Amino acid sequence: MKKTLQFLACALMFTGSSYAASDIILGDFEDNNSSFYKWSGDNPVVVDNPNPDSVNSSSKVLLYNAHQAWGGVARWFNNGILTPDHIKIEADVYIPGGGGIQLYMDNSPTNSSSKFTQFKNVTGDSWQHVVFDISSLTLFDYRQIAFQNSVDTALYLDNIKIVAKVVIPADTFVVAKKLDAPGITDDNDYSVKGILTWDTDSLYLTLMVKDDTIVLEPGNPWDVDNIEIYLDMKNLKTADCPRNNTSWPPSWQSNYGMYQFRVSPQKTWESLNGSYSNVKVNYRYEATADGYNFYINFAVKSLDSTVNLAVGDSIGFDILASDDDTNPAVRNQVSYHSPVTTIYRDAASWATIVLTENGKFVKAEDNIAPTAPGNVTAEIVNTTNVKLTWDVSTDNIVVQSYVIFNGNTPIDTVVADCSKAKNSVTIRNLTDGTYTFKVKAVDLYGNASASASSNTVTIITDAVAHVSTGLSIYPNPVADVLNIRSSDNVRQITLYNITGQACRVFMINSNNANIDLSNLNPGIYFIKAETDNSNVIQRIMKK
Ligand SMILES: [Ca+2]
Ligand SMILES: [Ca+2]
Ligand SMILES: [Ca+2]
Ligand SMILES: [Ca+2]
Repeated sequence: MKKTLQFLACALMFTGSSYAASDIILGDFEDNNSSFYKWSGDNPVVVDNPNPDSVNSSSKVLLYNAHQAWGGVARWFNNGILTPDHIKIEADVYIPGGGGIQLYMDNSPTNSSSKFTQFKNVTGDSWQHVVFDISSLTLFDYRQIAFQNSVDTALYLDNIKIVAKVVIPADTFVVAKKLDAPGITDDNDYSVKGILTWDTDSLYLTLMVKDDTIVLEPGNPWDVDNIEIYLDMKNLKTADCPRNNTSWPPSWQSNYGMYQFRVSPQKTWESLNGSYSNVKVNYRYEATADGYNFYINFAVKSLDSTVNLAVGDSIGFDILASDDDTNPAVRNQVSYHSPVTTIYRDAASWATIVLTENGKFVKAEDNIAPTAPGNVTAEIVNTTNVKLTWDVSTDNIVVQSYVIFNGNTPIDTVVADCSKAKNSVTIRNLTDGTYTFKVKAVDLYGNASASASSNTVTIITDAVAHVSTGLSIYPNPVADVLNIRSSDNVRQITLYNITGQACRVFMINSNNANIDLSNLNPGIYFIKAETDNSNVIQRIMKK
């Protein structure tokens, strides 16, 4: 079989920051040239139009005589030339006596067993305009595109064209938020641009990658060159609280219209764990001079049957792109929006995009701060640690984290746990003193709430370092009388409640004491005993 190599690079080229698929002319033959080859019979030749009419009045057409039914003329494209935006193949066909014509495509490098055929009846003795619908294609890298005549007659073809749907040039977005990318030196080393367009049927995602070295193995597919695509079709973000999911796969994997997909250069489509068999995806990989492109169509209804895309709708969307240039794998990661490398555990960290006219979108920005946390409560848990709890804040999009302050000094950041009505943190290794803590809620865009203050707690640790073995405090738990027995003089006993407030002071000046606590409310208390030689603190429970 003769392979006619012809590169129609212009059909796939991106200019500036916008992109639209182009129609591709496979032959109008006016220059007397044809790149078609035969399957059988006579070589196809360019001839004068034998029957000019209103459908095709042009001068030159292609003539093919197979001398058998189902012979074919074909063209070959080493890399395939279709894109997801190509929806029709049209031709003017003239079959003296009538018959039928079949579009036949095969020889995909990514799925060599896949064929695509479509048959159309052709009325005889006049030019017929035939339209093949290829909008349902599942592959775009077919290398052979052929036309077969179902009957053993002459077949005349002209104006053969691959038709692209009208695509309003979309703005590119960049995937450039560095998460963990120590090795990315410049845009030629690694950079990712994307185009996302939509209509009521599909999301159309093009990813354009510059990468100077493609590394596919060894290693896990997420550790070598790959790109992960995250979709949250209803923009739920916190459905089933995926963000803190520690199991794999995450519980949202097959629920809620929330997805993680992965594509790898030079490879066919990967859907993680094979669990997305319901999802209809058209996919094509294309090598370029300085990297590679992916063309991906998602059928919207297969992602979530309840979603009807329309202007104004919000979708959770993000990209995590990884560059590995060395062996063993060193992963350099950039995202579209998410600030966390654990993007797969945190759907709330994905960008919110809002669909706009003409298949475009805008990334939602957020200037609205979360509400302040409520009921911030500090509770002493032992002589050095305090547990802080608060009622969770709300946000117009999502609360990302809580910043904890000791006074006005930030001391910790806690990832928001959307599964709980109260969040908490334990503050450890406090030294002696009186503390008031503050908590601020921060959203995904860095907007911080007003701070909310805790109650004040007093930490008394000094006894810990000088515990006297000669002192015992019992019984514990205590119902009424607490006994103090010491080898040296006990000057004073102080009783603290759980928040660190001193609630009773007993002057002792003796080695032994019996303290009546019968009218004390049940709960946790701290007893501080000051002797001539040391201070001792002990947690007791009042029954
Ligand atoms: Ca012509
Ligand atoms: Ca690279
Ligand atoms: Ca690479
Ligand atoms: Ca907000």
